[in-house]
Amino acid sequence: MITLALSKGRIFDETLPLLRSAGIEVLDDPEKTRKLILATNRPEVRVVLVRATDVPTYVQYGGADLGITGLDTLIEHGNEGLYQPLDLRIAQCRVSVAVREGYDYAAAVRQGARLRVATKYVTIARDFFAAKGVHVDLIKLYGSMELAPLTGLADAIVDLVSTGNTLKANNLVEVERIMDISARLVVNQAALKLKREPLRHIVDAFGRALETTA
Ligand code: PRT
Ligand code: MG
Repeated sequence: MITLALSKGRIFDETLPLLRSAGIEVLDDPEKTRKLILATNRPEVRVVLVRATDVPTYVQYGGADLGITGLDTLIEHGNEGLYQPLDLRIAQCRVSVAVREGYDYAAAVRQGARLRVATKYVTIARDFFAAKGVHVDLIKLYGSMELAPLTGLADAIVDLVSTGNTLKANNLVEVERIMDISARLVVNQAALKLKREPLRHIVDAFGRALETTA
């Protein structure tokens, strides 16, 4: 049995065409079923639905043989035990620094003030500001980062931005772009040896599908 870990929402939706090109059809709609294990048209392949941030954990410890996860989540989790064969170029966005409209970020950085930064992405934020030589106090949040500068919890946030509409709706402005993000295929390193043929088949099919859309 091959187990693929996916999260509901954009990752699941954007993975379906890739699965289809590998000859795999998921038989249930995750938005309509309460099942967490979904069968496919291929008896030897199943999909497990997990929280986006749990995908690398499932694959690392062998709860799933492979999974699809954002680079953001992967960096925060770490690479241990994970083989990373493909950038799937789906679920694209960027990690950026944003502040309240009117906040003089450049001046705060220039003056060497200690910046308070709220984020779910503490590793990415810590590395970014350390490389710039900016002193920051990081405040870990699990969601609704946009609220932090509006309530005085923080001076800045580090968050994912796609269209920029969420920032705009909350009177925030993007002041620095830290990195581009896309979803990555991750494979359990031990499974890669034990289930080499079926895993290779899926990885190669995804690779071919990406070439035709390049
Ligand atoms: O929602 P949950 O807490 O269960 O988990 P999650 O938020 O980690 O999962 P999900 O499905 O929302 O995101 C999964 C992955 O999709 C992320 O890890 C990213 O790699 C990728 N991705 C791509 C995004 C976005 N685009 C995105 N725009 N993830 C989140 N967003 C959010 C962002 O956090 C912000 O709140 O959308 C908002 C900004 O969007 P715009 O278009 O208004 O700029
Ligand atoms: Mg989300």
